[in-house]
Amino acid sequence: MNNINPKDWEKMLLKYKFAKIKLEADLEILLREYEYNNEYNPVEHIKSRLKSESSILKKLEEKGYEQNIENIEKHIHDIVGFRIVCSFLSDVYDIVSIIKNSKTFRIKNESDYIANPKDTGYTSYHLNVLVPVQLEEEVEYVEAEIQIRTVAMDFWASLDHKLQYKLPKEIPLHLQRELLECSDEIKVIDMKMQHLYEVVKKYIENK
Ligand code: 0O2
Repeated sequence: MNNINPKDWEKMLLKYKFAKIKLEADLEILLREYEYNNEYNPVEHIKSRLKSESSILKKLEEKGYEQNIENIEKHIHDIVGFRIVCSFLSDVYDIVSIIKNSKTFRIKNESDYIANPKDTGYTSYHLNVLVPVQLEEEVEYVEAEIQIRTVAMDFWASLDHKLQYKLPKEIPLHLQRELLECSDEIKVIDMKMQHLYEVVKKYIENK
């Protein structure tokens, strides 16, 4: 199904596997230290995955590129994917700052789909980082995508994802509209929760 030399494919995937291991460890350290310094853990849960061979090739085909290692490395930005789900809106931006201020990674690209949601209603903060991976002969910077979002945004995105896979082709227009409405409602809930969080925080500080 794939006409790339199996040895080259394996070598490429190994590099991304190393990047995933490295990023997992570095994020754990950064977030644990933040928790220690602030006596607060902003993270609800973290998920990570390596994109499957078939998904990599499907995405490459959808983007219209020929199947080769060079095109994969250049055009597929989420072979290593992390999702950090947090409680409140402010947690999302705090985590973005923690990662951006870290000297460990290079930031390749960032998209604030919370300030600028996608047309579908999708919201999340995306950071594409370059993870330094020590190989035998050199350090290589390997790309990974980190999606940072609240529990509410995650709820919307996972249901939307399920619908996209369940429906045969395009999501019908009326469903797209309803999904957009749900996304707006979720935005309001996130803002209300943020307000509650700040009220409780002030209350505790003044006690
Ligand atoms: P999967 O199955 O989650 O991996 P790119 O697609 O990365 O080449 P783009 O469009 O600039 O280019 O990437 P973007 O928008 O930074 O990230 C795309 C990823 O965001 C998707 O990956 C999804 O994970 C998520 N995403 C974007 N839009 C939507 C949406 O409308 N609904 C949901 N549920 N998720 C979305 P994949 O590979 O498309 O899918």
